[in-house]
Amino acid sequence: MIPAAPAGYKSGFAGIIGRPNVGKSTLMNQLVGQKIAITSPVAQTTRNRLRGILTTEEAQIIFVDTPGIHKPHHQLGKVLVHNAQLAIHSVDVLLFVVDASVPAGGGDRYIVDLLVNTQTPVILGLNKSDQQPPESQAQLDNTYTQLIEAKQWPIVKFSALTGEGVEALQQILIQHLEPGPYYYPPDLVTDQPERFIMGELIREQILLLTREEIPHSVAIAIDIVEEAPTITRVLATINVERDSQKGIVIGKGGSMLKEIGTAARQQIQKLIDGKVHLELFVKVQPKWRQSRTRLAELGYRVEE
Ligand SMILES: Nc1nc2c(ncn2[C@@H]2O[C@H](COP(=O)(O)OP(=O)(O)OP(=O)(O)O)[C@@H](O)[C@H]2O)c(=O)[nH]1
Ligand SMILES: [Mg+2]
Repeated sequence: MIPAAPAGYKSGFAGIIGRPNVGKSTLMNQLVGQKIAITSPVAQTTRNRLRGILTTEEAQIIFVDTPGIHKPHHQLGKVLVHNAQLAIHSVDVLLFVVDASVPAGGGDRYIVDLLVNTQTPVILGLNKSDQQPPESQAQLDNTYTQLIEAKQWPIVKFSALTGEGVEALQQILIQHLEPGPYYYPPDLVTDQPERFIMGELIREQILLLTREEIPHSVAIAIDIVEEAPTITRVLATINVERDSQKGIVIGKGGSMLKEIGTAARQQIQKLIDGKVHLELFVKVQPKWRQSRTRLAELGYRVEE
């Protein structure tokens, strides 16, 4: 049961969009105060539209984290970008996040062009303020002001990593919302089931621990979650595309798989706040990124 919101309460959906790696997921975690989205230095970390819910005394904001928008090179990329673009038209306000520690580039320009015809209000978010060298701050910021030119988008600067400026961002977002109900129970922070986040936490460790072509070729399936009184047993399959990748993920004498498993288990324990026994299997699924059926089986569906 969702309780009725107090009189004058505001609520709505805020889409977080931007090119890959600018810090969209880090920002969503910071806003909701909990790690629900995985983050990594590898571009195209986020693959699903993921909702994060922030409930305060005056408003409930549902953040929609999206995959980074880029020029797709395979079927998976196409599905990701399609789903990210859907967010543009289905939210009340858009937060267009950029990496202000580097000058604006073609990837940002591409997104500004996508937003030309949208009726949804847009806020430009200059992220990674902590990483701007003090002497070139103004210069860097300028490249973004020029990028959006005559558009009257409010500009907010913050660091998703340290949290600096995020409170001010939250206030501006609330100003853009209309009066409305609780869409989710006030104590919920995400719309995703625990199983999904477990798979993501395993994928995050693979992104962080393996290199080269592995990160993009991997998909996780959670096969079994068995809750016993003192421990939760989780069985998961790591799908890769080639035998050579299977070899890398397993590592010498199983060392890499062990490292992935240990780190992921610690993250999953934090998530469920209890002891976890994690068993990982590695399976070769040739060309899963090219096949619509395989993509759907692994949870990457074209949304409508
Ligand atoms: N210094 C600094 N690093 C940040 C900040 N925000 C994010 N990062 C780092 O930038 C990298 C990418 O962050 P993500 O949150 O995964 O970026 P994303 O936009 O969700 O990326 P995709 O899901 O691939 O589109 C990670 O290594 C983060 O730790 C910030 O404010 N300051
Ligand atoms: Mg992300």
